[in-house]
Amino acid sequence: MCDNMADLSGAVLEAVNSSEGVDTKDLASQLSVDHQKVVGAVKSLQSLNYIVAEQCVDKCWQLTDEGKSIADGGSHEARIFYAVPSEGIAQAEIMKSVPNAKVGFSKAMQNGWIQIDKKAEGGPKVTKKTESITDTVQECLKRVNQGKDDMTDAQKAECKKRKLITEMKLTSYRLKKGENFSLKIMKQEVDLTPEMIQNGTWKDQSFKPFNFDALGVPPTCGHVHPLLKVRAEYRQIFLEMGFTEMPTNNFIESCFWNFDALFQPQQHPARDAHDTFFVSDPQYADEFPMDYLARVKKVHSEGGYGSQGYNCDWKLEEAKKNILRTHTTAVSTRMLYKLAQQEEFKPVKYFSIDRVFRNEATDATHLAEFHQIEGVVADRGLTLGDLMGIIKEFFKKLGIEEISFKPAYNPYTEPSMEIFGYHEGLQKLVELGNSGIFRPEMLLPMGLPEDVSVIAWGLSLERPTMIKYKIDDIRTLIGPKVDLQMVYDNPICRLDK
Ligand code: FB9
Repeated sequence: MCDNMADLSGAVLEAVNSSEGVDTKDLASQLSVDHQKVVGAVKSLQSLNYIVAEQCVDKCWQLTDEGKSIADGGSHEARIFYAVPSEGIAQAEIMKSVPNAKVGFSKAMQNGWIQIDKKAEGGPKVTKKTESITDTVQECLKRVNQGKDDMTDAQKAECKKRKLITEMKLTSYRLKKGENFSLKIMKQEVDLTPEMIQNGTWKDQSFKPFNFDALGVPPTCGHVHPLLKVRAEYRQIFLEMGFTEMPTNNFIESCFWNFDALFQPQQHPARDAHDTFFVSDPQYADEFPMDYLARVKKVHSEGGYGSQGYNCDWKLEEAKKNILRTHTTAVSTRMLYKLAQQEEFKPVKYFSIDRVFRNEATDATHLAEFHQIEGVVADRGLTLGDLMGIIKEFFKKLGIEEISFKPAYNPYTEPSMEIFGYHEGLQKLVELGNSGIFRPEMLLPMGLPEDVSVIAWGLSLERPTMIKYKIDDIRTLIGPKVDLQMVYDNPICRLDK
């Protein structure tokens, strides 16, 4: 008996020793062991060159489930024949009493085993046409089940047509002695120890060869979320274009920096609670550069710098309200104000990638927050052409070469443009983001020189991430329903491929 792999390996060696060329299929049936277990022992002995295994692929027939049922219980036609009593039986009766009666009845009629009297009183009546039958189908399937493939072509065709047998490929191995053949299996050491070296036993030891194809054990480590993989790619692109990252670690912002400083009117719908999250405590911010605030108030209420303003009753209380920032352009505004306080103006290129919050209904493509990506360039004499050029350069690094622009409106930029690009992966034109030149009513109250213009553009992080990782529902990317396995399984991110 072969109760374990060592016994089985010994039995294989014995078999090869007594008859070279033994086949594993025959050996498995001799040893009454599953063929796959014999193959396992063969692979192990082959790796030690104890034996040589030559692969043989045979085709063999196997019974389908229906074939097995017929081999056990007889063909459908035989069961119809045996169900007909000597006095005969109503056809309707036999059709509902025998399984697979439709096939069985038809075959039994074809074989001339039964006959039907359609004029019988009470309806069609079935009687036997012969005293006894030979169930050749059952006999044939029983032989197949015993591995005896001696069906005639006609029987094979019939069983295949009735889906009672199916053809299988059986891989087995013809075994011969290898260069290290021995009936005694030398235990293979896996480590060369100091003791072996000291006492010299290493000289008689057999060592398991290194398996350089073995995969390493996957390290149990952390996994970066797809959003953060994509963020790293965007950050790298900005850095290689010479941009400096802005400090965005303040989700709470005052309406002043989020809206008023951008010349966004206090009556603008975006400032309502249905679009913006207002903070209840602390409800108000209280530290502002008051001289700057005064200039912002003036440009809103009376105009100035060539603008007629909004002719509105601008309220400090409105500007002081605290909110969850609705865009990272609030950060850009703070940075531009800080730039304007310097003695001498120096051109800058800033970027940010961080969370912004909007009081929107959530659905498959929208959450109440998203990550905004924003690029800002401030220099003397910048034009719309510069804005178009830098946007094209930016998206070229993301693998999108065909860029187009469409006029748009933003309260704080004029002109403004929506950005579109042909996405090779999606094979279609995709809306990529928005852009514009900040208005003088935003820049001049800060104190920036009159010939300085600031161009900027923005997009989201979620949209490209969902495209990259083929995610249809944003709620499977971010939020409480995220399957952490998604984080583990997602490959590295390269946006230009
Ligand atoms: O991300 C967006 N689209 C996008 C981006 C990348 C991409 O694939 C990568 C190239 C490989 C595929 C698509 N959009 C902006 C466009 C749309 O998804 C849009 O329907 C949704 N937009 C968000 C706003 O929704 C409330 C995306 C988000 C957005 C829009 C505008 C800005 C920022 C984010 C802006 C701005 C701006 C304008 C002027 C000055 C400064 C900033």
